[in-house]
Amino acid sequence: MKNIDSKSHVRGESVYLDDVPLLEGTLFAGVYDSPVAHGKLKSVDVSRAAGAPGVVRVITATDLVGENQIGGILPDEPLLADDEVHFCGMPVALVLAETEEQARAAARLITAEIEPLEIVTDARAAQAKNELIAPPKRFKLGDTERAFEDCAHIFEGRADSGGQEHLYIETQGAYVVPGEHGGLKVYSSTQGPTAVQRAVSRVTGIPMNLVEVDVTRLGGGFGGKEDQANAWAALAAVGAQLAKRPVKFALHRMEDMRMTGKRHPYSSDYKIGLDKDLKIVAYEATYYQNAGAACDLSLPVLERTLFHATNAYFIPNVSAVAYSCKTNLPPNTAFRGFGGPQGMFVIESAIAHAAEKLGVAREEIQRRNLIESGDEFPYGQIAESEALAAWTQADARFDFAGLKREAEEFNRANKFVKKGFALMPLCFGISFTKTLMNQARALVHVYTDGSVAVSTAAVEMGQGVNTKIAQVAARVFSLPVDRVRVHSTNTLRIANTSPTAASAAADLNGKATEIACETILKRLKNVAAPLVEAESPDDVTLDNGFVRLGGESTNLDWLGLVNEAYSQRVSLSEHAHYATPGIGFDWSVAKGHAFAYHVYGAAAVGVTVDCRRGTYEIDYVRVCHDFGRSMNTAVDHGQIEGGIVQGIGWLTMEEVVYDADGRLRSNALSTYKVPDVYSVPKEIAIVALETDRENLAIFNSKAVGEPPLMYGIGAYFALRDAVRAFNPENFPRFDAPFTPEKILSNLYAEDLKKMRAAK
Ligand code: MTE
Ligand code: LUZ
Ligand code: MOS
Repeated sequence: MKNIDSKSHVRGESVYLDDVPLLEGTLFAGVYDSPVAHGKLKSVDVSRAAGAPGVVRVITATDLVGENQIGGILPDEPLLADDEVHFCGMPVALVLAETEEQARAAARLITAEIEPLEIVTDARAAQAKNELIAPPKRFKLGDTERAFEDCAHIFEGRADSGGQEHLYIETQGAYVVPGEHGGLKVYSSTQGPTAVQRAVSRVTGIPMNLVEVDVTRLGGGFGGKEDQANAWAALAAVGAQLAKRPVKFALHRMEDMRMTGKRHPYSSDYKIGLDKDLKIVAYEATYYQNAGAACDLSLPVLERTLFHATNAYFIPNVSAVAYSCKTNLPPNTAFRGFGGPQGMFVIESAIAHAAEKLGVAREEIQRRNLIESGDEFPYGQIAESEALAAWTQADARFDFAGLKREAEEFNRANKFVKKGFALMPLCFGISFTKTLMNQARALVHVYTDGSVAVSTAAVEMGQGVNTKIAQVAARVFSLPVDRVRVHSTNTLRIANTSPTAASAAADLNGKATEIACETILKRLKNVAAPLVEAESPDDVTLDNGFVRLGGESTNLDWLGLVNEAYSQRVSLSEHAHYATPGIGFDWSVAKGHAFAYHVYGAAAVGVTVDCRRGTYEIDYVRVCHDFGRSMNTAVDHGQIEGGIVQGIGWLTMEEVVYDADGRLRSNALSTYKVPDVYSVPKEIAIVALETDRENLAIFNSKAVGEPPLMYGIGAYFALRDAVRAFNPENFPRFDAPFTPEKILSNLYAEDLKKMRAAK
C-alpha cells in the first residue's frame, strides 16, 4: 500500500504551516537575535525599529505577561534574553509589523549593548570548568577494573563525532490566532503539540485549556521539532496576546540554521579489553556531550548514549560515564537516534582500534561479540536478541567474505583508487527512556455515512505514521483504507500528548487506535448479533464492508450496521488510551526494563575512494533489517533508505562549524553539505530478517524511524578501510565526519608531516 499522502504531496495539495490561510489583520514577526555568544545584556535600543515603516510593536523580555521561560526539562532557557545572552542567535527582541519584510527590516535596526563574557564552545573545556547541565550519568555492569587485569589486549583512545543540522525542508514556524476569552489557536510545525501548548501557556499566562494547538503535518522534523518548535510558537503567541491580532512567524533558512540547535557533538574516551579469543571482556567510556547553552533535551539524549554504549554487543564488564557540558552554542537537541548513534560510534571506533592494532578483521571482533538472547545489557534489561540472526542472514544473502575479497582484489590491481568494506550491526531500543512518556490516546468517530475519522497524538512528518494509523483502523473494521481519514493532531481532540519521537509514534498511537476501533467494533457486533440471528456476538465478523456469521455472508453491510447502531442510540465514537506494558527504569540504580523491544539489523557497506583527490563514492549498503512483520513495506523501505542516507551524511560530509566566537560558519547550504542525489549510495539493498518472535509493536510491525540511520556508521569505517588500503602506516584519528579534506590528509599523512616540518 502506498503512503496515503503521496497524491496530495505530488499535486502540492498537502497543507503545511505556510498553506494555512491567513486572516485579515495578520501581523508578521521578526527577531533581533544576539550577535555575540556570551555577555551581560546592558541595554537594548529598539527606538529605531519601533519607528520603522509598518511596525506595530516591539517586544522585549520585560513585556511578557507570563514567565520568561521555555525550558521543558530544566528551567534554564529564557524565551527572550533578559540579563545575559548565552549564544549567538539567542532571541533578544521581537518585532511585529504589517509585512514580513518590514518586520525583518526593523529587527535589523535594533542594537544592544553587551558586555562580553568568556566564550566556551568546546565540551571538554566546559567540563574542566565544571560547567555541566546536570551531574554526570553512569551505567555499570560487572567490574571493569578487575576485568582489565585479566585482558590479553587493552586499547585506549578517543573518538569525536560532529553535530548535524536537521535541514527539515520546512523551517520552524507558527501562526497564532487570538480568540474568545483570551484564548489562542496555535498552528505550529511541531513534533510535540503539547510541548508547544505548555510553552505558550507559560509565557502568556493563559491556561492550557484556552490554548489549542493544531498540527496538520510537518515538512520534516528529524527531532529538530521535538522541543525546538516551542520558542517560535511562544514568540508568536506573546505577539498575538499583546497586539491582539493574529501573528505569523516562520524562520528563513539561514535564521533557522543560525538560531536552532542541532545534533550534539560528542568527544569521548574509550578503553577496551579483549581476551585471547577476541571476546570483549571490559569496556570503559567517558562521553563529553556538547549541550549548548541550555538543557533542552540534552539529558535524555545523554542517557540514550549510555543505553546504546555497547550497540549490539554483549560485554560483561562495562563502566560508562557521560557529561552534559554547557557551552555558548545554541542548545543542541534531539536528532534521529537521540544520542544512540554517538554512543555507537565510540564502541565501533574502539573495535576498529583493536582490530587494526591486532591485525585482525574488524568484523571478526564484531561477530564474536554479538549479544545473544539471555545476555544482560549494561542497564539490566535481558536481551531477546536477533543480532546474530540478522548478521547470519545478511551474510547468507550478501556473502561478506566475497564482498571483502572483491575489495581486496580491486585494491591489489589499483594504486590510486581504493575500495573499502565494513559491517555495521545494529541494536536500538524502542520506547521513550522516560517511562511515563510511553502513553498515547486515539479518538475514533464512525459517521452515519460509514466513513471513519481518526485523531491521535501522532504527528505526520513524512515518516508515514498517518498511513499506518489508517491501516490499523481499516484492518480492525475490515474497510478499504480510503474510508478512513486521519486528521490533524490537535490538543483539543487529544490531550497531554507525548511528542512524535523515539520511533514510537506508530506503536503508541497505532495501539490506541486499535483499542478504540476494537471497542466500537465490539458494540457493533452486539448490535449485529440479533439482526443476523447469531447466538453470540463472537460469531459475528466484519469482512470487507459486510457482516458475516460464522464465516457465512449475511444481508447486513457496514453502512446498515452503523445506522442500526445509531438508531439504537449506541455510541459510534471512542477515545482510547494505551500505555506500553512491562517497562520501567530506576535511575537510582540505573537498571530496569527500559525498552518494549529492540530493533536489530546488520549492514554491509562498500565504498570507493579516489586517492588523488580524497573524494569517494558509496558503492552499496546491503542490509538485513528486523522489521518484525512490516505492515507497510513501501513506507518502511523509504524510512530505511532515508535513514541510511542521513546517517552517511552525518559521518562523511555534514560538518557543523562554529568559530571560537561561537558563530556558526556553516550557516547556509553553500557551506554545509548534505547528501544529494549524486552522493547517495549507488545501491541500497534491503532484506527482511526472518523471525516469528512476538513483540509489543503494532501488529508486530517494529518501529523503523530512527534505527536505520545508524547503518551509516558503517560508511565511516568502510572509508577508513579504503584509506588504510592506500596508506597502511597511518592510523587516522576517529574524528567524524570523514570529509574529503580529512580523507586526503590521512591518505598523505606522512607527506603532510614532512611538508610541515620543512616549513
Ligand atoms: N522520516 C521523515 N520523512 N521525516 C522525519 O522528520 N523523523 C525521524 C523518523 N523518520 C522523520 C522521519 C525521527 S527522528 C523519528 S523519531 C521518527 O521518524 C518518528 O516517527 P515514528 O515514531 O512514526 O517512526
Ligand atoms: N525523545 C525522548 C526521544 O524524549 N526520549 C527518548 O527516549 C527518545 N528517544 C529517541 C528519540 N527521541
Ligand atoms: Mo526523533 S530524534 O525521536 O524525533
